Amino acid sequence: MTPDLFPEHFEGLTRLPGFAAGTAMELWAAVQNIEAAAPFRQMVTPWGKSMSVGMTNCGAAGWITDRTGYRYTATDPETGQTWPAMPEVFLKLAQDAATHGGFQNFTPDACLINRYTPGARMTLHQDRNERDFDAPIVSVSLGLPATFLWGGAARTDKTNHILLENSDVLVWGGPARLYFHGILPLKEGDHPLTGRARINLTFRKAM
Ligand code: MD3
Ligand code: FE
Repeated sequence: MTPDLFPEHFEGLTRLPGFAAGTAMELWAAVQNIEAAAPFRQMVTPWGKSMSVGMTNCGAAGWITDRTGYRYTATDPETGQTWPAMPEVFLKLAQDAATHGGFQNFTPDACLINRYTPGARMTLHQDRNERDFDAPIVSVSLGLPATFLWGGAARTDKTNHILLENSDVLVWGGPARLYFHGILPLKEGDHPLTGRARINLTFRKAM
């Protein structure tokens, strides 16, 4: 990454390149444990389209979408069980990152886990299903790199591109919390940690 081309702090966004490098293997092992209990699935949007990104969750609440809308649930609709507990290594990393971003008391109750395989993308959107927009969102990238797009508070605002690589962490708070953002289609590749995939963890205070 090139810190000189992008400030470390900007309107509530804090960029922490390589912040998860020391725990990446542990995080990946924990993702695989979660996946064994709550498999990745391609959820359907309220408009009836299946998402290209595979999703699962851990924590007290998990983000889902189906034909009736977007929301957080305590149980996995696929299994009827509560979402797997948030591993300690997840929670500690999210809280350490939030502290670096200036958010001392971040207590995430939800972690959405996204899995991108080559071609998968996420179109420009805002994250607005959480109750408290004063809490930041912490995002952790593992595996293959992806081009991340972020704009402003309006969908039509100019967008910036940044490359998110294995172990990069971003903290989104303040005005940046409601910025539009998305991921361009993942390029083909094979990563030593995750294989043909990119994993993104987003820690949220949902309830
Ligand atoms: C900016 N995930 O799960 S992470 C999402 O890489 C999502 O999977 C993308 O957007 C991914 O909702 C982007 C970076 C990110 C996450 C949440 C944000 C940026 C954000 C919330 C508000 C503003
Ligand atoms: Fe998002």
